[in-house]
Amino acid sequence: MTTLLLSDLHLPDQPSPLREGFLRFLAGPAQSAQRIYLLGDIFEYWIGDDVGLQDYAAEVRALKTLSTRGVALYFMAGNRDFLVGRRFAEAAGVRLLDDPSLIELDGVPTLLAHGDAYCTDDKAYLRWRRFSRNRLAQWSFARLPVARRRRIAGDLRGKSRRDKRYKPEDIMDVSAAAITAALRDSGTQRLIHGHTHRPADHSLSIDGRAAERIVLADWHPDRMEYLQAEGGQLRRCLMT
Ligand code: LP5
Ligand code: MN
Repeated sequence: MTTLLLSDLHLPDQPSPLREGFLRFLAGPAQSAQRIYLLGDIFEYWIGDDVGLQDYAAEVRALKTLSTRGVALYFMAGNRDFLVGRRFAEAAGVRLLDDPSLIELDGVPTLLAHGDAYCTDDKAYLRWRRFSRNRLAQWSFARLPVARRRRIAGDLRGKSRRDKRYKPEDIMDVSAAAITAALRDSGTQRLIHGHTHRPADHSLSIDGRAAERIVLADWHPDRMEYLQAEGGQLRRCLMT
């Protein structure tokens, strides 16, 4: 069984080498996998299925083709595309996954997450996260005209970029306490997540037992990486 995992592609709504890279991925390596996990921030932002399905029609079509051919596709929302909904899931042939979710990778229980929820020292972000995941806030946002939603999303991206310049680097990483709690609660020894843009394989010790935290890489036009799980091995692969 081959499983591929990827996150943080941040595909823009305009033509881009990243979008071409993702379409090459779906037409290439993805075809010989049995399962694919998309672990958040696949899209630069998602302001509703009504708009996203049009902006990303090519990607949605390619995902659907893949799922029709029998590849199981799973989609976990990130902090940019948490407004992905059932219409997207249906059109793209993906199953929506809760964050976090426990799966088995070649028999090894593995916890999957986007990763933002573990950045518990970033209080301003956590406040925004709570607000933006509120059902009433989302319901009100969905009722705004498309141009207004695009403007708000653009403003939020601008604010996020500005705020990050003044935040100490370490508060934008996961906190050790949050990781320990997540692994303990799930009873697993392995966590795979993205979000932080700090790809690395971390060895940990939780309650005296060895554990690992695998951080997925974010995509750049000159470096598009995904993780392959096959035959009990995890391997980072690059798109050409
Ligand atoms: O995304 P990235 O990598 O830049 O930074 C993240 C955190 N930022 C975010 C914000 C997103 O980038 C914006 C996504 C837009 C989504 C579409 C619109 C949906 C609107 C739905 C409304 C219900 O996630 C950043 C973290 C960083 O990761 C590292 O972990 O630090 O956190 C922030 O920048 C948050 C700011 O510090 C606080 C933002 C407060 C904004 C308050 C505005 C309220 C107006 C509401 C209008 C709807
Ligand atoms: Mn993210």
